[in-house]
Amino acid sequence: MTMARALTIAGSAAQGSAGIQADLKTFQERDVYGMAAITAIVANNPITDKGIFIHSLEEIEAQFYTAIEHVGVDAIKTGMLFSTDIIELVAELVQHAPINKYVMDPVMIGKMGSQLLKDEAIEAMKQKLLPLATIITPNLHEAAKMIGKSKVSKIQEMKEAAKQLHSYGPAYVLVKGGALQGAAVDLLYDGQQFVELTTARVNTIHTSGAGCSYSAAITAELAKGKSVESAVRLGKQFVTAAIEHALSFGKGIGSTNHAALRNYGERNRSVGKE
Ligand code: PXL
Repeated sequence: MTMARALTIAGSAAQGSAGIQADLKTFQERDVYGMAAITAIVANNPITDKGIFIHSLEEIEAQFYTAIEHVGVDAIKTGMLFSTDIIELVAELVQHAPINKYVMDPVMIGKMGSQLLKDEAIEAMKQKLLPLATIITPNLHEAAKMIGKSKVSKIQEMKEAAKQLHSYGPAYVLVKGGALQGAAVDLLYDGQQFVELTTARVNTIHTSGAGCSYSAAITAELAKGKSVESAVRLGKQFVTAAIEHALSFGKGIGSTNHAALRNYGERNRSVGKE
């Protein structure tokens, strides 16, 4: 037997909701064989502040080649990359990997406030990674940071941000408007057309891992051969269910529920409508 394969290059989120943990749970839920090259260990949040530990370039590269030489890969996703050095290494690795599906999630700040990318590394992210990406998946804050604006908060501003980000070279830009007032509107742009994906806003604070899981689901669907637009629609459906059935473990911000779509199906019928 064989299976579609996806590799995530990202940080370990020790509490289990985001980062590598979210990616691998999501890959499994989408029937994709998951592999991971860990860039850092994130063990800081408002409840337990133990710090962030960055892996060496050698450690990251060793994991990458172990995965792609031993198993092979159909799609790659990147999440927390932290520094210019790591971004430059990852750009080299992605460029030389035998794939043409690369999902770049420009992770900057965790839901619990951790700084997961140095400010000075944003430029390298734009220059080195955006041109390689099949799709980038910034939220409103990340989109604003990458285009040097103080904020992106309206649909029109999302469209302008998508256009500008597209000019850096990714084939598709998905600007995620989950932080907008009212509905959760995401905009997919391919350089020509906008597709608007809208779901009702879910009222919960337990959304740690939502961004990671959304882009991991997109990666998994691309690995299986879906088109970018269907991968995004399926990703949105997956993450919406995960947020609707979010998990609270009693302290602080809880986790998106990666098993939600499997266990409870799709509740929000507006998913996928334009
Ligand atoms: O949700 C963003 C995120 C990404 N990657 C890692 C994280 C977090 C948030 O906590 O820890 C490793």
